[in-house]
Amino acid sequence: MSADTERLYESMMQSIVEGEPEDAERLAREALALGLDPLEAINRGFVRGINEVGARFGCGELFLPDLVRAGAAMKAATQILEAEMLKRGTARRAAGVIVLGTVKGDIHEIGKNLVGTLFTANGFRVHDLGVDVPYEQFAAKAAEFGADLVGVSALLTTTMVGQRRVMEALEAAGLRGRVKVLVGGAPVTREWAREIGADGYSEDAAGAVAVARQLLSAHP
Ligand code: B1M
Repeated sequence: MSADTERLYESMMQSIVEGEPEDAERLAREALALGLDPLEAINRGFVRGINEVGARFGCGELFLPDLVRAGAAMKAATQILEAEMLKRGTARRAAGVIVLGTVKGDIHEIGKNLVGTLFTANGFRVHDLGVDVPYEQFAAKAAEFGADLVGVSALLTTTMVGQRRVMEALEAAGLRGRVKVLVGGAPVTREWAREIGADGYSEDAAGAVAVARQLLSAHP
């Protein structure tokens, strides 16, 4: 990586730590103008910033308004880079139908949006239900859209238990036989996924696509 690219990634990180949406947006455009890979810019620049903010919030060094500003800056940058990812993901045969959302009680959307973008860019048809999605709605929408896979994101230790409730809602709706379930989000682990009987887990967005492909290729 050139020194200029390294400096750009540093500035991206800084724009999130300082909670500056305009700077973040400008830097995202700069990355595209330089021909950098959008996902790499997110991961090597902006995500480092949001992780830094998360860690400093966690130890009481930053406060909720800082978290809100950082979240807004992160969203401004990822929206620009995600639009480019979608443009690059050429239209191809639908790889599967996915219903995706952040579980009830949880309004974290940045990671879930990134997962949705990568699915779309890789040829999946994505129905994004948004954030704070009631458990039963995952099941209702999976039935309505004939989903192959339901993706449930959770960023809080208090809401990840809702992933189990989504499993139960799918079971109650008689959908578990034909719909695979993928779970993810910062506090979620492979062990947790296994414990609640989910079919797949991924720690990041690129991995989520790979796991979904695997699950759906083994799908009857
Ligand atoms: Co919140 N928050 N937050 N927050 N926030 C965390 C999660 C926290 C770890 C911060 C901390 O304390 N260090 C902490 C949770 C602690 C815990 O549960 N143990 C926390 C807290 C406490 C809270 C509030 C309770 C704060 C308060 O009000 N006192 C509150 C809760 C609100 C609610 O949801 N009910 C809250 C609010 C917010 C904001 C709204 C201000 C904002 C979100 C803005 C938005 O989304 N529009 C926010 C932010 C920004 C964060 C941190 C700093 C960053 C999250 C993020 O966007 N990461 C976060 C700390 C952290 O995670 N470092 C924190 C970047 C994103 C690309 O990564 O979301 O992890 P991530 O997604 C990844 C993977 O996890 C994975 O792929 C993604 C891309 O690689 N993945 C999946 C995600 N979903 C997946 C689904 C899959 C597969 C993979 O399959 C379906």
